[in-house]
Amino acid sequence: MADGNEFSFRSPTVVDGGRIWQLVIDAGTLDRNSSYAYVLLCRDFAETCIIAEHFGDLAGFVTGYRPPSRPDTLFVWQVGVAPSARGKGLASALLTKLLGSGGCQGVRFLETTVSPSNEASRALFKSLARRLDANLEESAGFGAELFPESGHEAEPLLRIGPFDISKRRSTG
Ligand code: 9YT
Repeated sequence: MADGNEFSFRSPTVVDGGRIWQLVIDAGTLDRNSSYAYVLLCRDFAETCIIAEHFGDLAGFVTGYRPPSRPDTLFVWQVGVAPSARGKGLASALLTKLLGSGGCQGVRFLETTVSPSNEASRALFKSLARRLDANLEESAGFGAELFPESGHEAEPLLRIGPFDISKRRSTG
């Protein structure tokens, strides 16, 4: 399996917010949040977000945060990979690096929501759970009725854990 070696990884800064926003538009599969939302994430949640670059171009990102009421949990908001960087294991490498980073110290669960039609993202989290040797549970999450715009699918919740990332840091 590819391991993302051709990419360089780092936490984002505010100037990366607009680049992430552009990648989301180019990727075409994710919810298009405002550029302002990405700038905020890159300022206030930089430690639980990560980007990958390929010779300076943004190749992929993960945005996430630790919900204040559940700090042992990393909520993964979006995972995006540029069309030109697909098929190289980059999404998986981004998640592994993020979980192994200082911002995720003490994290034992990962939560995310993935729409039923997003097979690639579901497969990504299934394989992550396998690698972490952890359970993956699916629950109702957010029903489609919560999203006023037409055509927004339901967002079932995937919860992986518990896991102990400190035992796996060297594999990242
Ligand atoms: C893991 C991931 O990228 N989920 C997508 C959640 C949501 N539909 C969005 O923000 O695109």
